[in-house]
Parts: sequence; C-alpha cells; structure tokens
Amino acid sequence: MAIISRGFHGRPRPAEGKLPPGQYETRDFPVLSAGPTPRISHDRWEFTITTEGGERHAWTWDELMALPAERPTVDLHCVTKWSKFDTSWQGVSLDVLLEDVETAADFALVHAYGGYTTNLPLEDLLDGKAWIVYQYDDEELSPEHGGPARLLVPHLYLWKSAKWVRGIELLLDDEPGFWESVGYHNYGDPWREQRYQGD
Ligand SMILES: Nc1nc2c(c(=O)[nH]1)N[C@H]1C(S)=C(S)[C@@H](COP(=O)(O)O)O[C@H]1N2
Ligand SMILES: [Mo]
Repeated sequence: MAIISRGFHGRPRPAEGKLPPGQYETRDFPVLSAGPTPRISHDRWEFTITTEGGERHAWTWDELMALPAERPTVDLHCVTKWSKFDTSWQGVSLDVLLEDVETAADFALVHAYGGYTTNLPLEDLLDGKAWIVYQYDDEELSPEHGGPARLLVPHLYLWKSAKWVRGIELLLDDEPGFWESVGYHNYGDPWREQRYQGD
C-alpha cells in the first residue's frame, strides 16, 4: 500500500491550474532585455499618456509616488517558456492613470526609455489588469528588471510588460510594437499559447 502519494518526493509540483500550456515553473527571475539597460534618474523620469487627438497627460516621479498604490501578487509567463508564480509588486493601477483621460481609442502602444515598444488593446490595461510598478518584493525595482518603473500586465506574455516605461500612446488603429512586428503574436495570451503570429 502506498502511504506516500505519488509526487510527494522530489520537486514540489506547481499548484493545479497555475501553469499555462507549454510553460515550466522557475524560482529564478531571469533578465530578458533586447538592448542595454537604460539608467533614468527620478529627476528626469516622466510618464506620459497621449490621446489620439494629441492631448498629453504627464506625471513626474513625485506625482506618481503621490498616487494611491496597490500591491498586486501575480504569476508571470514569459514566451521563452518560464513562468514565475506569486511575484509581489507595488505600483499604480492604470485605472487611476487613465481616469481623467478622454479617449475614443481602442489600442495602446507602450513606449519605453531605450526605444522598446509593445502594443495591446486599451481594455487590457483597464479594470485592475495592469499597473505601473516601481517596487518588486518590497524593494525598489532594479534597473535590470525595468526600474525606475515598468508596465506590469501579467495576464499577457511578459514581453507586453515594458520595462523602463516612458509612456502610452492611445490609438484608433492598432500598431505593432517591437516583437509584434517581427513575428510574435499580436495579443499574446499565455492560456491560448499565442506565442507567434498564426498561433
Ligand atoms: N523596455 C523593454 N521592456 C521589455 C523587454 C525589453 O527588451 N525592453 N523585454 C520583454 C521581455 S521579452 C520579457 S520576457 C520581459 C522580461 O522581464 P525581466 O527581465 O524583468 O524578467 O520584459 C519585457 N519588457
Ligand atoms: Mo520574453
């Protein structure tokens, strides 16, 4: 008779239902950047949202810090197949930043210091699904992981979570970002395994 259930020994298995298809769990926090790590001081840092009509909303670092913060704990899924569970962050919900922005746009193109871009539907930034985060694990977000601040959109593959985020451009027509324009899936839902165009 088996007293100890199968899987008791060895590596703990990921909690049921947390691992999207084709992914494996890692405890590390790999760094993936397409170019050099930009260094932006808090003094020079600025975050902007521009509408399709050219209206510009801007926040300095101090203004961002003065906004109500949230502490999301979320799972991350990278298209290179690692997933990291229960990561904890602090930042401002995009709902707060978009509150006073009048727009008819359906799409967002996210811009980062250093030139990286990524696109997603505007609705994927709303309703508690996305944050501008500046702390990871109760510490200031390191430059390698996107500090001073990065976008966090955990329900999409992690390439959508632009590090060193600088602004969001609201658009009536969708425009592909950096990876999306070279064959990555336009939307990137890990649960539907939308890694590349045609998936
Ligand atoms: N600005 C910028 N943001 C970026 C990237 C990048 O190259 N530049 N890489 C993306 C990719 S492909 C991934 S998997 C994650 C990696 O985040 P990490 O380095 O904190 O693990 O950042 C995303 N955001
Ligand atoms: Mo990635």
